[in-house]
Amino acid sequence: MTNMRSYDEEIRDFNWTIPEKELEYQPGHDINIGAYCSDRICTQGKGDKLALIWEGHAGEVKQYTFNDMRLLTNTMAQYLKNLGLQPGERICLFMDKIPELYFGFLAILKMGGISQPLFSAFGAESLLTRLADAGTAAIITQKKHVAKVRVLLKDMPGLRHIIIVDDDESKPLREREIALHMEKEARVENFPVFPSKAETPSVLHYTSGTTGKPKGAQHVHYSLISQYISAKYVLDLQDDDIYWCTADPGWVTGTSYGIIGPWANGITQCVLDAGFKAESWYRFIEKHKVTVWYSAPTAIRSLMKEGDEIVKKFDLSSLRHLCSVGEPLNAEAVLWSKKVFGLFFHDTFWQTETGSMMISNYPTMKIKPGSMGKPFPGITATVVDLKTHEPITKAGIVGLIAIKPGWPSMFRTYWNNEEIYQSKFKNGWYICGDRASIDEDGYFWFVGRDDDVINTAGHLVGPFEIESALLEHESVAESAVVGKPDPVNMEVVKAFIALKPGFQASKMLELDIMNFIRKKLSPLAMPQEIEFVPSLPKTRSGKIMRRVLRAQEWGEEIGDISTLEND
Ligand code: 6R9
Repeated sequence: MTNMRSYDEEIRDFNWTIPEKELEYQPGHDINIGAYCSDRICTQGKGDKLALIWEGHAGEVKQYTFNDMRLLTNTMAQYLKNLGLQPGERICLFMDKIPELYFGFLAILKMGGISQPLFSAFGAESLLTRLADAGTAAIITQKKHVAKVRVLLKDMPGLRHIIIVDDDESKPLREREIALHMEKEARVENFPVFPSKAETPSVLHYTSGTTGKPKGAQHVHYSLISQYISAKYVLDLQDDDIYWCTADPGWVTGTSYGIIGPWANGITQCVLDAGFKAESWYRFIEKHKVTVWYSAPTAIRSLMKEGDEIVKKFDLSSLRHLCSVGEPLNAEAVLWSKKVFGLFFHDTFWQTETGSMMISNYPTMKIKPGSMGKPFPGITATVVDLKTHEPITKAGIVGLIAIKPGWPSMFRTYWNNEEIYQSKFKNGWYICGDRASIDEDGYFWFVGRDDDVINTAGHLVGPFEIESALLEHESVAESAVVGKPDPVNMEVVKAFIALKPGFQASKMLELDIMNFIRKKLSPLAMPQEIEFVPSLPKTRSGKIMRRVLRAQEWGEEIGDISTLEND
């Protein structure tokens, strides 16, 4: 039995009071995600049930029940409060996928703070941009990442605490640093959870755009309603499931469906804190008897590349439901998964801004491989005309994916950037910035992004951020960054660079620039290819025409180049 009845029945009967009632939430009363994911599950009598099965890269395993979670999040929340951190302040989580990341996330919410998770792979500059914008008050991190925090202290006078969760006292702590040893902290049995209301800010997730700096999509505690019910319906999470979301909480998938959705449903999750390797992934599924698996197309394509034989070496018979998000899921990948796992991967489409799944393939619905599926119950989604933003009523015509505002997990603003937030709404619709068409059966088919943002291995990287960082390299006069097709990662970053006088293009220089970006921003932002060019194509007003370079990489028509400047 699936949690969801037939799609048509759910669409007919659904309204948001259904999940509100299931969660015993009464409008106007308190709603705190931290408490819902830990305390409430214990109150329901599931305190002894496993909440988290964690495995590190050396294969070591740690397990925590919901009661452990309740106590650990209480303890950490009290600790943060004792430091003087206030409700509404931004507290950043800058860690690998260690258990403290998960407790920390919920603890911040319990004490009323705003959780700001960031990828631990970020370099100092990527980190600074996001902390400075958020005006972050504290950062929770690990010893191995603290060097990246130290270099930005002078630019972050408001960052009061650097909390290190694994300090071994081998070296003295520096300015603003403090060691938190969870195992030594007395467990706090009762913590006065912050009485957050529906619209109280909860999570700040940074996401990249085409221009300007990354923007912080700000969410509220009421997002729980969407995250809870979509995890229940789309991931079909049931009481005896062992669920594995492969995403890092630095990405919205890792929080909405790697923390909030499953735990609000009282489900056991497992986490693998190790990089991708087909064998280790299959072994992990076998060892922990994973039943529901939420992953991303890049990972699936990487598994496909490793072939079918390796799959047979493992007993993966525990698997019963598979979902995917982040990029277009090719029909080949869907069919391949059916062949090797006996199950289709179910594609889901959503964004940092939407906070929860918007368009999905449901366990009870016929899959059309290559399609993103249909809108979630309670979500009104369509495609609108590229110029007029009027809904397109004819099947098969490409337009912009648009969603009627008002669903519970919609972002409430971009931090410090209400203007850009407002610009995302046109003609009464939230415009996602993606192009798609809808077929005669109501299935959505992804076409591409409507901007220059690069989707590499499911991570959005903004060309502007990389171009700005490139300019800081001594040799770079000008640069343009575009996505280049890649069989596994869908796109990888390619940089076109015009050098300053006195610099010569060479393999050495290329590697030096790549490394420079890897350290400054992140491994994902690092160009996989650099092409040195005498100059870049520009519009008459001086804007770099990335579109021309992109078309060249993808073998597409260049389109209108009437504004192209003549060299
Ligand atoms: C959850 C998440 C959002 C962008 C989105 C689109 C792309 C996500 C997709 C997909 C095709 C899917 N995207 N899911 N493209 N098919 N099923 O990914 O959030 O990091 O903000 O990215 O990712 O371009 O607009 P986020």
